[in-house]
Amino acid sequence: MIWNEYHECMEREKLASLQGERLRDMVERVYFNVPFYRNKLQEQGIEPGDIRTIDDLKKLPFTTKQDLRDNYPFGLFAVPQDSVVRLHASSGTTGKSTVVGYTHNDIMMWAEVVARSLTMAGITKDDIVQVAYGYGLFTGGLGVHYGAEKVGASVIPISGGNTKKQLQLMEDFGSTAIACTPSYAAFLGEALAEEKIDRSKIKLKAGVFGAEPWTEQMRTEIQNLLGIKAYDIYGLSEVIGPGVSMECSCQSGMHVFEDHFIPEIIDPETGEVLPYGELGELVFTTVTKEALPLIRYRTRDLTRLHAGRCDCGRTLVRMEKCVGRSDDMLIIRGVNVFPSQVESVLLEISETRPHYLLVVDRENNLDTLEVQVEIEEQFFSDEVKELEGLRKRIGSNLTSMLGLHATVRLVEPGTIERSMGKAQRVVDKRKLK
Ligand code: DLL
Repeated sequence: MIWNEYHECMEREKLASLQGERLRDMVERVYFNVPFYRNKLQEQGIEPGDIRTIDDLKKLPFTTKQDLRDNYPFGLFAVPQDSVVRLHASSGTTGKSTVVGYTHNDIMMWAEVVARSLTMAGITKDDIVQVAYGYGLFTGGLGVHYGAEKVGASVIPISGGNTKKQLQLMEDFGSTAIACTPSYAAFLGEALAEEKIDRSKIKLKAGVFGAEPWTEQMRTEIQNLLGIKAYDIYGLSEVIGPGVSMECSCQSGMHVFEDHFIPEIIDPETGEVLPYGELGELVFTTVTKEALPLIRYRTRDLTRLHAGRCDCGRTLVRMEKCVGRSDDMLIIRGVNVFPSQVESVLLEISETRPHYLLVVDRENNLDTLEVQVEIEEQFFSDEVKELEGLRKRIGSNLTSMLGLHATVRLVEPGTIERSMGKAQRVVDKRKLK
């Protein structure tokens, strides 16, 4: 099923002309309503009339998270306060949070893109959707909520955490779909096994997971634990929240809703636009958003875009699973390491559980990496020799993936702190020194 066939399966030429029209209109709006953008465009000698088609996009300057911080809280809003009906914020690891605003039309557009996303996961008005993303300043809970209501599903706004209650309602209400972070889904799956709930009473068939990077190996773990099909949903508060892109049932990349958000991949060093298929930083221009339109916003997420009609019939470009964020990349003894690379190695091994932590430190001026991973209870009763063998096997797989030696620590189930939202996979002690 396709929620909005007209926009999701548009001829590329027609789409480009729609994007051009919307871009032109958006540039004019920000030029006259956002002093920050007017100054920025004037500095580059650009006037609204210079932007006529989608090919003119590359003439426009980038916007960064720092620009949002410098204009905290509402400095980049393009509408008066009385048109803003909702505020969300995402807290960064450093400094002030990033504040985003929505008009009534923005909320409607957001519900539309989430409705398209949920439809891709096969969710219809007959479904019961358990929304276990956090409700609050985080966009996950309310974002998915409005989309699920638009689809006509019955929504359970349970929010994140309270795992026992999640399982109880899943059983009693007969939830058929769940939306939460992949790390929380893995935790729920384990809790389900531990609670010894009658699996025949669990009706779940689909999961809509995002808000953090996760690998194909993690997908397999979650699908097995929960007995569902797991879908990847992507988004960020600055662009709208969840629903910027989503996987269809072909699961060959996430379709970007390009009639609202225009994606580009750039070389993060030079800012040069890269062709489809190349790995780089994802950049979005929001062409329909009213309260906080953003021109060429640098997400810091690293991925690739692919063109071409999908087997599902959609013509929208697809983005690959994110490798991670450029700011999540660790540099350990000069080697670039993404937590997602470590995840893919760990979860290839059947004895491990989907809970791990990277501890980076510095000893005698040399960086060290320790990888802690939980293993199934039964292996702890095995002989020391076998455990040692497992530890070595993980260690050598990590070395060949990363090109770097890592110390592996096998820990008992339940040792690594669980997250109800975005998982914290790294402790970098070098920063504390
Ligand atoms: O995480 C919005 C969201 C909520 C998306 C629920 C999906 C589901 P922020 O808190 O602003 O917004 O964080 C955005 O999270 O730039 C990515 O680095 C990361 N991210 C989001 N979805 C994915 C995903 C929400 N599917 C940041 N895969 C983004 C990998 C993701 N990373």
